[in-house]
Amino acid sequence: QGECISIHVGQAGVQMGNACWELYCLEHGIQPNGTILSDKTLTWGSDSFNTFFSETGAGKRVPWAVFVDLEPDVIASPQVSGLVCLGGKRLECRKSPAKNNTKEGSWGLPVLGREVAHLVIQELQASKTDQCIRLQGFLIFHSFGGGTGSGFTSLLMEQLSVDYGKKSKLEFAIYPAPNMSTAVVEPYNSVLTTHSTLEHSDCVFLIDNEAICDICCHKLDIECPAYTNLNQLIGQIASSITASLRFNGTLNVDLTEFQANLVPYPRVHFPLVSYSPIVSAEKAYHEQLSVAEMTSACFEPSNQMVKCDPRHGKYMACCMFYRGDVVPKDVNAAIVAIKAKHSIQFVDWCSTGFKVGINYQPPTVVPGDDLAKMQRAICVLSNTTAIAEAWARLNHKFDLMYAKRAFVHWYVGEGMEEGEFSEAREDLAALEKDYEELDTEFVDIKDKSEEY
Ligand SMILES: Nc1nc2c(ncn2[C@@H]2O[C@H](COP(=O)(O)OP(=O)(O)OP(=O)(O)O)[C@@H](O)[C@H]2O)c(=O)[nH]1
Ligand SMILES: [Mg+2]
Repeated sequence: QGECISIHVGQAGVQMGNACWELYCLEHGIQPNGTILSDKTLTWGSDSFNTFFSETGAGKRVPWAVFVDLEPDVIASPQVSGLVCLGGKRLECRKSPAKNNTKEGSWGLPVLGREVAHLVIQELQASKTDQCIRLQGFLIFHSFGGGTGSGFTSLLMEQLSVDYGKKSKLEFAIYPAPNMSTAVVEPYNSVLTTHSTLEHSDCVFLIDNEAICDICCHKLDIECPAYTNLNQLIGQIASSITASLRFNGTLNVDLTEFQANLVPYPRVHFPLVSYSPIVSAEKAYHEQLSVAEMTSACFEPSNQMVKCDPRHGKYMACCMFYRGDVVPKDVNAAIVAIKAKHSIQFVDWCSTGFKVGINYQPPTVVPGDDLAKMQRAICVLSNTTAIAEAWARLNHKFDLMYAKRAFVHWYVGEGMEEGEFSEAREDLAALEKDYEELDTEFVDIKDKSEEY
């Protein structure tokens, strides 16, 4: 399998990156100095971590990762010092002097320019992609709402398409939550970045901060979840999704194969992510979930990373990533039970739907994490039309502000044209429409068949 390079953009991207890489390192027995624990080498001969870590001459492992942010503080936080040792490359990007006086930081406007995108690509080429034997693709972590997370990611995605053509680009994107939002303009940034990355991105895993915040409150009993709490959960999800790339398993799905299943139409590439079990360390003793129980939990809205109701939508695909102590017989039984219990409706042209992967390597937790260490876990990615609810909510918020042209002058002041706003918004209306058509398709076909 080929290498996957992770690019962590902006505060959310970088902080998610910290959580992910700390976990990946534990899973592969890679110590902060980059060496591998010897017992891991013996017991886990099945690792294929070269997809995520390069090997230096001295036998040390270095993440295939780049961290980009305006604020060096975020990158230099003590939390990540371990990674600095590992050699994960961190780029510190300074604002251009002309922009130093404006308040763009606090407004969350997109300010990092194209020069920086070139710089990142240069850096990628110099230290990363040139060494890759068979580059498989990129994983881009960022927020929709942040200026850097939205604006810079858009530029970077465009540039990656230019320089790396058809290599896969998958995103982990934070969808803004009203209660956690740091800037009023987040709906603008989200719509603008979704529009400008839509044709460059192959697949986007949306993570709604409100949804994971609720999960932390209700399932993990965290009264007032902080970003570190949210990011732990995101780390587990990223780990589950990428486990098949980092470990050899019975069913190894590489990025392209996986995409092929999930994305029937290029634009409809936002699978709903759900995860189970989500149990706090204190409760774990009582609650080791069976394969059937945890599979069923993934079809409950309370285990979803985006707030929407799949019972009101249609599925186009459903990929189930199991890890740990799981046998195919139990998986098959669990799927039969799901079909019987939950109303899961597939679009007409896709009736079989469930694709299963099992990785025998059990989940790991970072010591001190909220989540319990479990013997097994499941992450489900389903391409369902229900996720259009999230777009509708976002578009509505955009409209409320844009009707009054609120804050638009700040963007214009940064060199953006007002036309980009309406263009982006129209594209998102079209995206909603794409989902709507998939949703009603079944009815159309049924109507036709009744004619015969
Ligand atoms: N889940 C999660 N969300 C975060 C984190 N940090 C920020 N966010 C969310 O991301 C959005 C703000 O974007 P940031 O990533 O902080 O902004 P940025 O990309 O650094 O861009 P600037 O505006 O230039 O600072 C808000 O919706 C925050 O709630 C994090 O560590 N984890
Ligand atoms: Mg920031």
